[in-house]
Amino acid sequence: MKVLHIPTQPFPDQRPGTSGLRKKVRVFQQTPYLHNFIQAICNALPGHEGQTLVLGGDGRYFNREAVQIILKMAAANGWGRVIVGRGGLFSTPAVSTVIRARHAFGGIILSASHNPGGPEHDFGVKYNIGNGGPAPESVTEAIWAASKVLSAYQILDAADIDIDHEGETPLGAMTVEVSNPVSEYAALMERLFDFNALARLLQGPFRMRFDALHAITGPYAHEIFEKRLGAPMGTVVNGTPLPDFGGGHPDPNLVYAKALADELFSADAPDFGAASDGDGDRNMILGKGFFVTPSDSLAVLAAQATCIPAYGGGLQGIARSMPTSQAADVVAKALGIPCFETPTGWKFFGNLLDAGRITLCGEESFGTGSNHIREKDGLWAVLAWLSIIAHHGQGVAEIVRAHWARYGRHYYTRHDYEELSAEVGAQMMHALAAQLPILAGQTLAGRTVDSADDFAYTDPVDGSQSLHQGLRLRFSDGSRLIFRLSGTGTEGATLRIYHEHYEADPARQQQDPQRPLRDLIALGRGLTRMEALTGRKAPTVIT
Ligand code: G16
Repeated sequence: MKVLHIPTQPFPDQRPGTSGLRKKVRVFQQTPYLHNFIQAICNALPGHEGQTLVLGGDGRYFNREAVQIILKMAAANGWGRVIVGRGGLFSTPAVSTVIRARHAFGGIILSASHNPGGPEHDFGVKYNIGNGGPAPESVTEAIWAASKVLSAYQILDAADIDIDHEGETPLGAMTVEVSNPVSEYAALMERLFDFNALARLLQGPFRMRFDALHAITGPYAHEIFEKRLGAPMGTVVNGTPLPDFGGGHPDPNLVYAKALADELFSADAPDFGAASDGDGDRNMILGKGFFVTPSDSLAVLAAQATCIPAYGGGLQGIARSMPTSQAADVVAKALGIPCFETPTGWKFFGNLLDAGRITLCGEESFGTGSNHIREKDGLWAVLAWLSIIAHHGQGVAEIVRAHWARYGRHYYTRHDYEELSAEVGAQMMHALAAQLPILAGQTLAGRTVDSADDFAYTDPVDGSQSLHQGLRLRFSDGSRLIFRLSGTGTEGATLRIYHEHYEADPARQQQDPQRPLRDLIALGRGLTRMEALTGRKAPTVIT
């Protein structure tokens, strides 16, 4: 089989964002857009020759075509073996699991996460390094640099490979190994959790609903909850991955997982509800008539971790992204362990996990995980919550309310303004950044501004610096107001405004968060001049 060297021109927009390169499907479909990016990945990875790559995606539209292109390019670029999930499928946590278990050099994940799929929607490509985690900025910047100087890409002149049957096939000098996408991951979950205790819970009167939103976690959830733990059939709904996710947004929040939320807030609600996203790394946790914010979820998991066999020895430390509420900090302080504040993006947890400085980490964007892999992990979070429920014999609401009574409640809400024009988004952030130096010391919305800055992070392990990671106002009563532009959108700019207020008094902990946060919400809109600049009277999504 011949290696073809096809001349190409660089594309100017192949800089990976918060989590890989995300674009409209029609952009990736234009040959050689995907080819260029894959070639840039290979060129930016010295030493990959002869090594193993893990490959798979969340099954969204264009997944299968992309897998075939990447296999032929991997063979032409000297990779030794590609482990591809059967059908081209792998959840993000499963890719991380397999990279680590098989000591692979890295992995390529095909997903745009929670963004919708289908010919009119989004596709994405993400490279993960040998620890199983998202490539750090040094690698993503090298990929971007390589993409800007490409003059050719290499591809094997070969027929498509059968990716629907497990087994090994040679492709040029490379081996393609089609593997079961679920088994390695399910075995890892069985090692971390007490499956006997979980089976007793799920086979008893306790009722659970898991909504896979027609995305990748369906096969994993059927296997783990229904097959291995014996939960009644029908516990998992929307469990068949579809290329367009059934026309929905595979985003586990109260807006996009509405059917699940409605069920959990209905008169005959199950005891527990959960959902995951397109590629299986996010999670939403619900109890009977109760929603757990992701920030609280991290704090509760940290406080209760010793109920879970794998964490019985205690935690080394916790990390959260900067906009995530400070609920986990309070738990870390009580446990006498460090709590790190990182920029948004799972890649920033990698060094801390590798160095053994943290055991758990999480983000407000519905991501929680631990040192078991190097990605956030939706089903892991669900199993962790079920373990705590089984241990205490209490429901979700009781567990969270007891947590608030002990540690205080961090009222929290994020307001997203999606699809602003890129210019307006940049202008808002610029104008706000210019005001920061004069805000400290002022009284705004009845609170005194303690500090106002543009968040910069120095990685405590390797000393690398990341600048401009979000604008934050910290108030003397512990409240915070934070502004960031999303790094995962594919249409214009998305401005995220994060609001947080601490309430220690249990008598005042049962309100709808929008109420105690209303003055901060008005302040955020005022400081950005949202209505004047965009005419927007309300956010697109509130979480
Ligand atoms: C990705 C990252 C997360 C980040 C989220 C939102 O998640 O892995 O670390 O919090 O995007 O990022 P942004 O606020 O920049 O849109 P996922 O699930 O989309 O891969």
